[in-house]
Amino acid sequence: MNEIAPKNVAAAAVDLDAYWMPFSHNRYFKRHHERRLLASARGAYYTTVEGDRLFDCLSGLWCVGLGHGHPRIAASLRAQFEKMDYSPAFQMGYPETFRLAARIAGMAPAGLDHVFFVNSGSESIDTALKIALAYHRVRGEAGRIRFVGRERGYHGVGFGGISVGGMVANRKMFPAAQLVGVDHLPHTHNPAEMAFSRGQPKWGAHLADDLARIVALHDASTIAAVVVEPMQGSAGVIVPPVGYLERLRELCTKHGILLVFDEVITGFGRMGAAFGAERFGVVPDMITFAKGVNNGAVPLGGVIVRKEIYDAFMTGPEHLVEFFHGYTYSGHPMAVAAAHATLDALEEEGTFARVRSLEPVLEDAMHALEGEPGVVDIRNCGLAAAIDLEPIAGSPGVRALRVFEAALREGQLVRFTGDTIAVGPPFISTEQELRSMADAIRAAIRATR
Ligand code: PXG
Ligand code: PLP
Repeated sequence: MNEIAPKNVAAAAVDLDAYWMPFSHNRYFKRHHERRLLASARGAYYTTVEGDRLFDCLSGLWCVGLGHGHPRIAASLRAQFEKMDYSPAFQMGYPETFRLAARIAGMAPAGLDHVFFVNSGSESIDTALKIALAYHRVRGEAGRIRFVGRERGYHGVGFGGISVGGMVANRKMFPAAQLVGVDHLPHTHNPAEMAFSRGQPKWGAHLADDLARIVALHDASTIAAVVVEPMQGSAGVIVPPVGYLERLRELCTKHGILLVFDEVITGFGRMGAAFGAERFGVVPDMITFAKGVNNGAVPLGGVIVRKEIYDAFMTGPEHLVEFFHGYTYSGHPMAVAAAHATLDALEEEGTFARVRSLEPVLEDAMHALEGEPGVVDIRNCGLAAAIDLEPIAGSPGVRALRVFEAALREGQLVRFTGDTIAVGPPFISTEQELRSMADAIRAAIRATR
């Protein structure tokens, strides 16, 4: 039936009006949705409602590393739904959720060995902030109420996440609704010092010393935690300078401040390792995760914490709740089933090693775009890369939008934000697919010069 339907029939049949799309230009989309309504997906490709195939350059929104419709995940979800669709998470338990917590703890750096489950990256950050405040309080350091985030950081859209986050557009509407007592470290992207760096820039470790200034200003006894993405994803793949995360770790340890790595993008393979912490060789006190933990199949996130943090809560009468926090869908059986299947697949398919072997291919392919019209920077790390484009004078964001649209015509679904094009291709990509992706982006850039 679909085969004989005229092109665009599916799109034409859908009233786009009622849906208020998240983080989207609703009015523009609803007028210009050609090749932007997705009908189905398999492996590294989407099919649009018009029947065009698009290479999934960002693995969905950084979450579908193993590709779409993975047979192992599909089978696991079917079986789980038949066995048990939902189970209450409060005062009751499902063994598979406990087993998943142990598996995830086993993948995390030594010492981080307890897992709290949530349903998104945003919830994972808000949960980590609450754990930090409550941890200090139960230890008798209730004065540690401040947080330190970073400019251009993205920690989701909860009130906690936008408070420690550093995206002005996400913050400016809500000045009175943000946490009080948040400072921001400077971001580490300085094109004059590091444009077209491959992997970690050499310059910039000293920017971590701004934490010492913040400590001197407020006193360490008022600061609960520092929250950073090991690699800033949403801001456009801003890679930590050599020595930077190490310096943050030293300062946090010295001053009794918890270091939280937001690994919502960097966790579960994107960096060619289980976590960015492993890739960069720096161990935080908490790791937040989501997205790739179950290949984006069912919403799931979580916070991994050090034993000392968990243990600090385990005091008082045993029959009392230790931490008044949790979600209806914390550790949802369907999400848990998808996660087990994902972790099985990551292991069996040798995915982290594959990502490490693809990293130089992506790096070469993307950096080959240096010198194309309007390309002012290219960055990469793991299986992630971004290109900054010179904005059109007076019309910021239009350049990248045009490149995005031209790339769609080339059969590539890239991510654009501001005047940055980002890619985080599926781990199952072939070397040829990565090269074709970069070639198509080159064609799109030339077509829109
Ligand atoms: N922390 C980090 C580091 C993230 O990247 C979140 C928290 C929030 O997760 P949820 O599940 O609440 O969306 C994120 C999400 C992009 C893009 O294009 C990035 C995200 C989401 C959507 C698009 O870079 N990151
Ligand atoms: N309106 C919105 C916002 C939709 O998402 C859809 C379909 O998904 C429709 C209308 C049309 O619904 P249907 O095609 O099932 O009649």
